[in-house]
Amino acid sequence: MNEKKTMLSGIQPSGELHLGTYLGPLRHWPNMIEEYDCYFFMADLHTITVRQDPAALRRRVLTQVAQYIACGLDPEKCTIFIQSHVPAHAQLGWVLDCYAMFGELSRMTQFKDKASKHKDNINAGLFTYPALMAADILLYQPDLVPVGDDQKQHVEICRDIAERFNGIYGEVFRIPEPYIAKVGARIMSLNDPSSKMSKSSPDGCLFLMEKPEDIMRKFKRAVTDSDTERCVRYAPQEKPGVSNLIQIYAAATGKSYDEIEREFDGQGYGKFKPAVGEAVVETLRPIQAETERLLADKAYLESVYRAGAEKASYTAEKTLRKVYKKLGFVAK
Ligand code: ATP
Ligand code: LTN
Repeated sequence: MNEKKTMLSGIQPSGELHLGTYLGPLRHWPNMIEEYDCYFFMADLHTITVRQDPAALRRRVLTQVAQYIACGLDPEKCTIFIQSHVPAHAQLGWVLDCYAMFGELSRMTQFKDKASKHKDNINAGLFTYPALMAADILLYQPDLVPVGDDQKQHVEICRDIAERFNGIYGEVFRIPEPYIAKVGARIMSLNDPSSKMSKSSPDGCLFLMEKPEDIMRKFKRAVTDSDTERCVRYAPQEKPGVSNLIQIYAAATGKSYDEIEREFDGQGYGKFKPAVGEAVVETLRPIQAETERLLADKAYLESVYRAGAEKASYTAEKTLRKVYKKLGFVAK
């Protein structure tokens, strides 16, 4: 019998992966594969709530598969798959649409945010997205879902939907916990530390595949604070710009905030900003090289995501069959 706990997470290939996605959830994933039975997927079904260019989407999904592996996910030790390859996601997604309430979906911050940004395309999928995300999670009965801070609300609604369903039909779904790491949970934009680093605002965003010289330039230009103190001190309220850079440096080097403050004591921002840039360049260098190498080997990538889909389907279909049975659908 499998005694390991289960863990699952995914990222939408709706843009290039960036430092926020890496330092937030992704860098923690490889540490979990020994302890947990892990599923990691490309959430491609989710991307079409916003219009996508088909060729770009296809390229980004493959790049993301390569990046997952390059970041340290060993396909022999965890299940890496593409969401649209496992039909059970869309199937359970529909079922859970019928157990997610209009009121609770209306309260989702991400829906309100995206609806205000894409006024010409406020489609039903954008609204019901959390029900599909709940299906992604519940199909695998995970104990833990590691995400960035902004996805916490979606994991919470997933728990609510699961509890509602279990309340009617008995213990069908395991209730998952979100896992949000402390350092790196919310990396802020490099040119506007009041908003999170996000691919939708590319200027303050640092993409994983950027060249070292571009990374250095972005860090040298990073917005720091207009306080007179000009010292490297972690104080997110008073000094959001510098605190964001400290957080990035801490996540990239493993140093504590105290150590960093001591390291740059009395040195102002002039030395600190390039040091953060260097640390990020060094963190990303092996990931970039490995991603390029893997992207040149399409046959290998295909073998990974095919095997992953097969393993994922096995688990997912087991849960789906159980759900269908509980609902009263006639077995095939
Ligand atoms: P969008 O621009 O569409 O909002 P995004 O750039 O915020 O996208 P997502 O694809 O929504 O990125 O997020 C992927 C994962 O990375 C999620 O778990 C999310 O919580 C996490 N994440 C995204 N941005 C950050 C960030 N700035 N800091 C920490 N974690 C982040
Ligand atoms: N909403 C997430 C991606 C996502 C996800 C999931 C994360 C879709 N389904 C299930 C964890 C578990 C995002 O990155 N925006």
